[in-house]
Amino acid sequence: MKTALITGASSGFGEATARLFARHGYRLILVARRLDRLKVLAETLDMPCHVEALDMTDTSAIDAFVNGLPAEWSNIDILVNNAGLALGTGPAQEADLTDWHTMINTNITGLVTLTHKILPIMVKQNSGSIINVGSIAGNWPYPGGNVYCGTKAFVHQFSKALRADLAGTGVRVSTIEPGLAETEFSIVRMHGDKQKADGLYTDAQPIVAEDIADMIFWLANVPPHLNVNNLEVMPTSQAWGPLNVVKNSDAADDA
Ligand code: NDP
Ligand code: 8X3
Repeated sequence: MKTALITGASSGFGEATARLFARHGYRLILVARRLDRLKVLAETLDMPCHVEALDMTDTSAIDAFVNGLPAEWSNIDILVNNAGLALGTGPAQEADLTDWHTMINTNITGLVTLTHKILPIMVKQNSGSIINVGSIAGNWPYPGGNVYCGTKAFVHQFSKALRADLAGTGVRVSTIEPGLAETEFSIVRMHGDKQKADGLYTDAQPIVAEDIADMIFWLANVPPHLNVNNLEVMPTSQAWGPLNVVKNSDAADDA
C-alpha cells in the first residue's frame, strides 16, 4: 500500500487530492494548520490517515514533524507540496511587507524545507514522486502578482533543477500550474473579503479542486519510465491579454 504526504490538506486542492488518493487505496499523511479540519476529513476517508497540525512557515516544526513520524508512516511514496497562498492584489509599491514574507516563507521556504527532509527517504527507496503545486502566476506576470508570481516561478525552476539532480535515482518531480480555480484561495488573498473573492468566479467556469486532484493523481501514476515535468492548466474561459503599454498621455492624465 502506497503512502502519500499531502500538505495543505485542510481545504481546496489538498483536500480534494486526499479524497481521491484515499479512493484509490493510498494511506495518507495529511498536514495543515487547521487540525480540526484534517480530523474531520480523515474520519470520512476509508484509508488509514495520519494527521498533524503543521505550519509550513515554521522550519523547525517541519523538521520535528518528519523526525517524529511513527515508523509505520516513515516511508513516503508521494509528496504533494500543495500548501501555499497569495496575499494581496495591489501594486508592489502599496503592498504589505509582512504579506510578502508570509508568501515567501510558505510557498518557498516551507516547500524546500519539507522537500529537503523527504528527499533522502525517496532516494533510499529508489522511487518516489514529488508533485509541486505551482501556478500560471509563475509563468505569466500580471499586475498585483508581484511576490506571489515570484514564489511560483521559484517552484517551477526549483522543480526542474531538482529533476536534474535526481536523474537516475528513480525519484520523479512534476509541477502542476493551475490558473483560476475556485477554492478558499481568493478569500485568503483578499484578506477574508468573500464577496470580492466570489466575484472573481461568477460566470467564469473556473477550475474546481477535483480537476486538480485528478491531474495530481495522473502525474503520480504515469508509467515509471516517464516524468511529466510541468503541467499548466487554465479554465477554457481564461487566456492571455494584451501587454500593457502606458503612454505619456496616460501618465499626464493621472497627474
Ligand atoms: P486553499 O486556500 O483552499 O488551500 C490552501 C491550503 O494551504 C490550506 O489547506 C491551508 O491550510 C494551507 N496553508 C496555507 N498556509 C499554510 C501554512 N503556513 N502552513 C500549512 N499549511 C498552509 O487554496 P488552494 O487549494 O487553491 O491552494 C493550494 C495551492 O494551489 C497553493 O499553493 C496555491 O498557491 C496554489 N494555486 C491555487 C490556485 C487557485 O486559483 N486556487 C491556482 C494556482 C495555484 P491551513 O490554512 O489549515 O494551514
Ligand atoms: C493562482 C492563479 O491566476 O490567480 O495561482 O494567479 S492566479
